[in-house]
Amino acid sequence: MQLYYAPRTISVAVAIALDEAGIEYEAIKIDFAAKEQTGTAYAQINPKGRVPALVVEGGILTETGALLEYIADMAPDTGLRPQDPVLCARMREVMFYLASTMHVAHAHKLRGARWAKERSSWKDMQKMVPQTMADCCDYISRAGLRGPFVLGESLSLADCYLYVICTWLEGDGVTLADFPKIQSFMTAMEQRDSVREIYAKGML
Ligand SMILES: N[C@@H](CCC(=O)N[C@@H](CS)C(=O)NCC(=O)O)C(=O)O
Repeated sequence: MQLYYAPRTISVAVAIALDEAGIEYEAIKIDFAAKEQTGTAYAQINPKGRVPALVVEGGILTETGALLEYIADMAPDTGLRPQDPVLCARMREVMFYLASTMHVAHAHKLRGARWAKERSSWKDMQKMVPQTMADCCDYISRAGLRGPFVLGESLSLADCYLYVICTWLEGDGVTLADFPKIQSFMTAMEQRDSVREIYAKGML
């Protein structure tokens, strides 16, 4: 497998899950500073111009949530996706929230041009980011984290996803000390070999 990623982006959630699943992969770095993600070469990999993209035997897969589910299918014994339908839906509830709400709220800081033409509109969007991200943290603290991890005591796909988004919080103007459950979650993740490995590789 080949994972197209950029450091400190959501693509690193896939790297964490691959590591947790014990799946070997080649990491291919996309240089955002050089705008490689929107260049013609990368358009052959992901015409959406985003990371992650995962090259597998059957083709090229995109969308973080889809890649995480694929990894769980490839490593069914790791328990990254629970068997119980309700627990599985709870995990996906958090993952869909991260994809559709929290990641999008974060993107308002640097990617305002996706939604508005005027610089003043981008500035206005940026001003909202500390508040919208704190609101997301409030939800995650109250309903997303059922224990040290999203589903309680055991790690699931959603934790790989959530962890990377949590690494953005301080940069987004959120005071982490206001969210002790999130701080504990981050500490628990940082004790895992997968996350240590990702830092050692300079991906986070
Ligand atoms: N819905 C996609 C979003 C991926 C995405 O937006 N990735 C960002 C990095 S966090 C990206 O590639 N941005 C490049 C750009 O906006 O030019 C997913 O969840 O995989």
